[in-house]
Amino acid sequence: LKHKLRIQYSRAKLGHFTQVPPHQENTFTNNAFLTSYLTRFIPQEVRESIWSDLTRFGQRAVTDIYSLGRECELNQPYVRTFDAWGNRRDELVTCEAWKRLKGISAEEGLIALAYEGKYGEYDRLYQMVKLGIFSPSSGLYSCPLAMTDGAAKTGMVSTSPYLKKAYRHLTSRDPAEFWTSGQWMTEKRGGSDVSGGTETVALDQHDGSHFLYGYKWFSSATDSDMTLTLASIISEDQPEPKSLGLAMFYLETRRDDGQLNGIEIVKLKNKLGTRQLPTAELLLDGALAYQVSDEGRGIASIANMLTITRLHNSVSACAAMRRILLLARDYSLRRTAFGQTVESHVLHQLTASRMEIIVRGCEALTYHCVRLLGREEAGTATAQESLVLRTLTPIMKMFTAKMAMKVVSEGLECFGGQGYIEDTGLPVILRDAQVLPIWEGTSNIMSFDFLRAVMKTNGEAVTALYGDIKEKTDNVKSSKLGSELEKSCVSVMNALDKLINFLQTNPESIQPAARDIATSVAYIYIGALLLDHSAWEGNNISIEVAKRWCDQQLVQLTPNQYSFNNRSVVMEGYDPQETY
Ligand code: UCC
Ligand code: FAD
Repeated sequence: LKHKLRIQYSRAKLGHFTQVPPHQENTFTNNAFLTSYLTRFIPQEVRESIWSDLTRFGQRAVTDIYSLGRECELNQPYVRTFDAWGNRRDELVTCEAWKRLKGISAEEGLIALAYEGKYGEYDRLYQMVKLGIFSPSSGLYSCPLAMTDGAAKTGMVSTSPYLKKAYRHLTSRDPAEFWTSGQWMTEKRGGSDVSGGTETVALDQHDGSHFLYGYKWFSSATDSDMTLTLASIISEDQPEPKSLGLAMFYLETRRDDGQLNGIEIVKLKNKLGTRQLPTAELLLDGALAYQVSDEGRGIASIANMLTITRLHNSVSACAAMRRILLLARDYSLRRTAFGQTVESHVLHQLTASRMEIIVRGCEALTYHCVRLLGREEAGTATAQESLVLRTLTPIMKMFTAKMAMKVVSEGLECFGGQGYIEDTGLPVILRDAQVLPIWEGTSNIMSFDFLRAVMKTNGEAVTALYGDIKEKTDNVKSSKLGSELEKSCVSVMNALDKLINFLQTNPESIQPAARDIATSVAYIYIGALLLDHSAWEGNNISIEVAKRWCDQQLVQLTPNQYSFNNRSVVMEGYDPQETY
């Protein structure tokens, strides 16, 4: 018997059990909330035309595109600075999959769709839904596409012949013609305070062109064909930058002979995540560029780009959350613990349902903003809708990015230890999500951008937002589900009144409270959106989702903290030896 047992247990049963991995299902058709949302907001004739494309693409995103994206993670870009003979080359080497993703982006119309005018105000929604399908599989190719879209929008509204030419390339469906764009704003002194941090100068050539000299500290999509960037103008007569401020410039990254246009790739950044993406430090050493905004209007002009890229950020945040949820949901059916599948444990069900509700809230906010942008671009938006879009954009960017960190982290935990293992392809989702609150403006900067939009309109934006939320909750109250949802509608309106009362009575606290204010607006507005959607959809699940959202603390203000010397809490016990 002893001998038999030794044989039976030899090699510790290495080969008998293997865990079935999570299956990647069609990202589009498996998203119940988004498909319901689109059914509601896109007219049937448009839906009939686009649905099969989205369904096909949803499948592609978990098959060939996923493989290409994974290859980008495994074969990261690098720079060959010198050749064997000591000649400076600055050759950026990207893998074949990265290049193929550029072609696919053109063929699938991932930028073009928004500009072709085929479906009017629904063009933007169609494009962003497709980008959301692409994003979590794209090996971060979604990043250059965001900046490309921002540049295309800037080109669309500009009269500059340079930007008009670029626009044709940026919106092309032909891979041979398609261009991507960078957005070089950040310098060493600061990426938040761009006006205060930009040292790049543009030497006037007096022939309509300038040579740029400066150091761009973070430049993603270093392989882009063109970029929009900022600099102060100087000339022989005016060798120091004038106080007028920055102008926006257009430059093509390569000359006609294929050489870099006065640009040196000093190094690629060694990053926590987004490693698929070539983010570089660039020295501009006489880069030929063309001025495409008035002097002093650089920030205001590049802001056209920011609205679009911040939307992309939120679409990607939602897509990352949705991806991990779909995977976790599938895995919970395949994994057993304590004699039951994970999905059948009631505590797991509650944990996962909380994640689902956050994702629905973020999707509701993001695709609402996308819809408003589509209406604005098609000329069908009301003045109130445009104001709401301007004020919600930074809130959406801030909130969805923060929620992505929370949900993706929880999502990894749903896989237990496997969520921490690189070969599963799961940890990259968390590493890549961590950039979402940082780039395109940090959370504090987004909170101030909300305040900027409010101040700039002398409170008109607040009136628009108030009217919008009130209209939504009033409609819900007078709907068939009015009595069922009444309490939640009251919670939303009470929260809104409390927030507005705080803004009116505590002007001195608005700076330190900016983040809490922005977060409160997100909770309140999403509450109104989910109620509005549940009144339309009318099923138990959407009602539960909306009610639970509104049951939370919607106002996130902490008034007793705003006047305290918070610096003293942070600095206690710290005695720096150096003077800064
Ligand atoms: O991070 C980057 C690329 C990452 C890769 C892309 C990924 C996309 C997602 C992909 C997903 C996978 S590019 C770098 C991004 N950098 C930023 O976002 C900068 C963050 N800092 C800010 O946003 C600051 O708030 C600044 C730079 C705008 C503050 O500058 P100023 O000079 O202090 O701003 P002012 O003076 O308040 O505003 C100047 C003008 C004003 O217009 P006028 O003069 O007409 O009143 C503002 O109203 O700019 C206008 N403006 C805006 N307009 C400022 N912000 C906005 C805005 N958001 N929308 C419209
Ligand atoms: P800082 O401005 O130094 O901020 C440091 C901290 O101070 C932050 O927490 C910020 O919120 C806080 N802070 C600043 N001002 C205030 C204030 N007034 N009140 C309260 N808090 C404040 N940039 C580009 O231009 N092009 C790119 O392609 C690009 N790609 C990037 C890729 C990656 C992977 C990363 C990580 C960054 C990239 N960036 C790019 C730069 C990015 O946009 C900036 O890092 C970001 O905007 C923050 O700027 P900063 O790093 O200078 O931080």
